[in-house]
Amino acid sequence: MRIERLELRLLRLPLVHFFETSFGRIHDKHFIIVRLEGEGAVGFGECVAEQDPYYSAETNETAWHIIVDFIAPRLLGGVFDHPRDIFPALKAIRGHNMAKAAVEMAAWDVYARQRGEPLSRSLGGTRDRIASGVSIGIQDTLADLAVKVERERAAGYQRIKIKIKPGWDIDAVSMIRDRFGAIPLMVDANAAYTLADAEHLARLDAFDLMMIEQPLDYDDIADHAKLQRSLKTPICLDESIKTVNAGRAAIAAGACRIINIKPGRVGGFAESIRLHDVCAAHGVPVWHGGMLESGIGRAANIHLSTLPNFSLPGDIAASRRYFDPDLIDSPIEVAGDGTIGVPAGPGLGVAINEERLARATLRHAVVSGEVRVAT
Ligand code: OSB
Ligand code: MG
Repeated sequence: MRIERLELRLLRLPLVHFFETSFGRIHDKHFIIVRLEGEGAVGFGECVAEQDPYYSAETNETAWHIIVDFIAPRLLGGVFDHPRDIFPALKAIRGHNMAKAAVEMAAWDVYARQRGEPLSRSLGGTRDRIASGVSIGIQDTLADLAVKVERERAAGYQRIKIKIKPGWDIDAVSMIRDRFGAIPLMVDANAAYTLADAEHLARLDAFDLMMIEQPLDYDDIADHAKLQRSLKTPICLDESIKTVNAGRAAIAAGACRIINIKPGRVGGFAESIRLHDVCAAHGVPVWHGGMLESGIGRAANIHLSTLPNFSLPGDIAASRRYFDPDLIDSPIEVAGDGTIGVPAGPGLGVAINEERLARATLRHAVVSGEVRVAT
């Protein structure tokens, strides 16, 4: 595959409902869409960086800068046998995994479309439906939370995750157990606690949660290992696993029993597959995280979730929970049994609505030509 042209768009799409985590509330999503062209084929990638450096150090502005000034010059005019060769070609650039992943995703889409096969097949996936879970943000009141849980249960989702933070944790979980019984339930703290909260967090053990996601600092492994030894509830790491090496270190240290995989966090699909395989070799189940993606990134997440060790429901829900309308026609929907069908067409297998894409665009840039830099 020869990469000839790269196009970037910074978009703004209003969220159907605000989303609140331990680092704040957002009402709309700002994100970058990458369009790659080569040998007559086109591919799309969605960047999961956000406006603020709160979930991760990357933002839309850093991703834009790194893609235009460092990634594009290393790829344009280049010929790649396989999209797995993209991440190694960017080795000189340290970090900036979300920027790398967005471009790599577009290259996988080009590759799968050229072969006329769904992306899931190119990635080595083995199923045609995936298990879907939802992530419910922090609400103003427990009554509001109850309404949300009720709605998502009725929609069929296979597990509910709620965001927690100090002051919105035990009571929220306790309310859900009282009202909804033994439903599959987990919590995500987005690094809102410290080891000093270990006894407080151990109170969650009484509620038989599937897991507690990222309770401690965003780059910590050592304290999570200590905490896991004092908790019955399995720890799942998200923010702390920014590389495959970090995943290996966390497993070796006993810092978690489950890992959340987001391609943007680890540098793309090829790195996600490596992490998936390392986890499988150690008996650590994984699930696919979400970053409030539009239908483009959401479709990509669905394709990756078809790999065998994605054995727990992911944060991949229906489009209409996030954007209405979405950037794609038709939107991604969840069936009554809480599963989502894997798009069967070539590549991502979703139809992008160009008019809606154009209307949501705040900034646009094209990088093309034979510009290459020494690595
Ligand atoms: O920690 O998993 C997270 C959204 C933005 C940033 C971080 C996270 C999330 C979610 C939402 O939990 C998952 C989704 O529904 O896309
Ligand atoms: Mg998380």
